[in-house]
Amino acid sequence: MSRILTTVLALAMAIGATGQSVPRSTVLSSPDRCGALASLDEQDAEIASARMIPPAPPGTVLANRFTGATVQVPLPGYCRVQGIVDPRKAADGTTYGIGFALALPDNWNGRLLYQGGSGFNGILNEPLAAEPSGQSALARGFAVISTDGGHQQRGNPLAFLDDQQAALDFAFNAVPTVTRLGKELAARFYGRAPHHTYSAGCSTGGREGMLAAERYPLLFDGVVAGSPAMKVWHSQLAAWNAQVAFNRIAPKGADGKLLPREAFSPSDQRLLHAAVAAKCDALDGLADGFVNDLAGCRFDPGALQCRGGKTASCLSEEQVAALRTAFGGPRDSQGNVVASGFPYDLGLLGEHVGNAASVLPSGVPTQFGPPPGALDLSVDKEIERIRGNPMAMLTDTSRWTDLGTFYRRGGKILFYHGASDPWFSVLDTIDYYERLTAANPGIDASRLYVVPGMAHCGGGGTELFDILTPLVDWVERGAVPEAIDLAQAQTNDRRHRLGRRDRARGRRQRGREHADRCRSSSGMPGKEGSLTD
Ligand SMILES: [Ca+2]
Repeated sequence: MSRILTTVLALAMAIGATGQSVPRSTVLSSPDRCGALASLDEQDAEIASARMIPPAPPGTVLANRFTGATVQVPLPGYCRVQGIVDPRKAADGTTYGIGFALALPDNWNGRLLYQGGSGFNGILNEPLAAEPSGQSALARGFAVISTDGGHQQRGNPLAFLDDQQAALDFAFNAVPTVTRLGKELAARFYGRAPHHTYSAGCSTGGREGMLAAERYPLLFDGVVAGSPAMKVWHSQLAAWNAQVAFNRIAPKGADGKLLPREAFSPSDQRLLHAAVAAKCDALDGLADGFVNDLAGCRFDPGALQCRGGKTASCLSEEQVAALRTAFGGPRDSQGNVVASGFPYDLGLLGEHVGNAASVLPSGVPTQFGPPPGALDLSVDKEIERIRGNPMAMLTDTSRWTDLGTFYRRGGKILFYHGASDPWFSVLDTIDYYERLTAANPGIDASRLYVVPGMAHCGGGGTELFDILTPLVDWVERGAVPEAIDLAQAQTNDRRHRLGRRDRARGRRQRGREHADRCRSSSGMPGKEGSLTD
């Protein structure tokens, strides 16, 4: 692990030396100027505290909320402002309002970053912006603002949806509200407004970046949208579909309860993993443990089906059928796939971290999964319910593809998504990216980086990479992003890279990289990569 962290920090230092296109502010904050922010009356915001936090030597910082991964990061001194916008009491006495925390660093680089949330929000995360690189945007001089999304979790994480304004704040309103406030407060503190504003986040944070680019095209100059929760209810249906398929073939314990994890024995899982590797790893030109050509990976578990009785070297007919159902995506009674399934990627065994680590059953109940032991799923009924769900419509960011205003202002948006994400399928992001590209012809302002092996916003050993620096360089210097190095443990002197989603270019790049035999690129799957039909 220390080797990984060393790589990350070395990378951070290299980037810091070359990636800074704008002179750093020489303005130094003072405790008085920070404290003075507490008395401001801004946008109906009540500022509860504004105080200087002294510089800190390298300390443990949560680098990934989804996996709990930490890094050692030195932090600058900063003015930390916390407050709430539009506080009010609901009919049931619950206090609502859009909570925010803002960090204004001494070494300000002139930029503001909105730090995306996660899940259904409800938690005010420290504004360090350490995802996904583990480098902390605050440490790099960004002013950073975070929000709880308009409510504070109290037991039931979905209770806030019963409150109209809290639901609207979560769906979209919190993002522009706190971002505009952050710009105002930064201008007051530093004496000048941020020259560029960014959004970075994963899952719900990725969705928030997308919704800003789609609905508030004047708000950000650049967006990092990781594993975006762009159609949550559809994704949830796909996850249920997989779990029910596996429940149906799971054995029962002595207490009569289903044991989903035992639907595939450890040797069955290794067999499946080896078969996917044999079929698909080398398609990208390098047998390196990563499937970088998802589109070319035409794996069918039927190849493993026993010809006779079940043995350790084959899968039963029922196991094969369950895999086809789970990875193929939920089908309605007419046989139509109504939500994306999942590609076969070598992260499919997952590191069982977080609440959604693998498409294969982990035995760990998922936060939003079906009731334990569920054996039935009416896809017709569920999809009908989703299509009529106003909250699903309001939070859906998968449909709007016109980013004309955002792009014409010079806006750029970088997506990343784990190929082994068992919750929000990478196939949805590939599909959106293709529609986005088609809907904005002639504009080169977006990239999608598919992360091999990575689960939902982390895991797989491929979760640490710096995507913020290439975004800033593209927005501010016009430097078109290319492949991104993964800051991970290196094997056989090869360093893995995340390539751009362009097959022809991927092939050319693979050719070059074969030549130097030092790096492997990540060819991105094309539309034919959809395995859901
Ligand atoms: Ca490979």
